[in-house]
Amino acid sequence: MIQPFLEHGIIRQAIKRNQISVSTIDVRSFAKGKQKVTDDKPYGGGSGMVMKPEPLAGAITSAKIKTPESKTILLSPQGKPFNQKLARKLADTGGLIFICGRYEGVDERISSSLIDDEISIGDYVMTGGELAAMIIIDAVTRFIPGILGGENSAEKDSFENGLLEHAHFTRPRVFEGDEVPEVLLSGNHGEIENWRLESSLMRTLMKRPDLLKKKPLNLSEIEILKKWGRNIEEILRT
Ligand code: 4FV
Repeated sequence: MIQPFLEHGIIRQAIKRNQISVSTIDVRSFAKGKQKVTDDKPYGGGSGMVMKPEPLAGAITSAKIKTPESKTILLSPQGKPFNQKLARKLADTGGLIFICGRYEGVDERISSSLIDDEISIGDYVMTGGELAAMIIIDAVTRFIPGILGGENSAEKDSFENGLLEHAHFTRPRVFEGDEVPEVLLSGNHGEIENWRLESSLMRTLMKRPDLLKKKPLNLSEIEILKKWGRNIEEILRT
């Protein structure tokens, strides 16, 4: 599952430029016996299978030997929610070892002894942790200096300033009768910046008011929200 992900776009470029390296370890190669069993029935009964601790411990230990400075992360629905802030934090580590579970999950004794962190990409259950690992690799890689190329940086991303990103437009100037906002063609960077801030605030207010409620607002943001509040009150008065 992982290989194709490494052969496209920014991830492929980052690997080619040795800005990141991604390797995979097959847990089965650490399983004993000719059957190379990596999972077994759950103690206490119940449906599904659980990943056995021994093959996992062997695989994790071999990864830690290769990159001792790495943080070991178990992907699971029980983990802390993954978000942009956590992505930035993970980008400042010396390396990451991802444990991708399958079946019902991994034996709990792995979590308590060999795992530095447990992360969830969302409150839903997948068939395996591989997709979660790829999502985190993708979001973290964007923070590595020089990855996004040119003046493009993760600084201007959604969530960076606690707001959703402003609306984006490109050619043609008119699409199906819909024109690009005039200010964006004005070349007046001050006005463009202000338009973009209002666009971010409005989109966040409409789509993710929860983000606005937990974000410390700066003066210009407060001014804009108050202006909208006054307009709404005036509308309600008439
Ligand atoms: C998951 C998540 C997730 C649980 C059982 C793999 C599955 C299976 N991982 N965020 N949500 N994992 O659903 O990270 O082993």
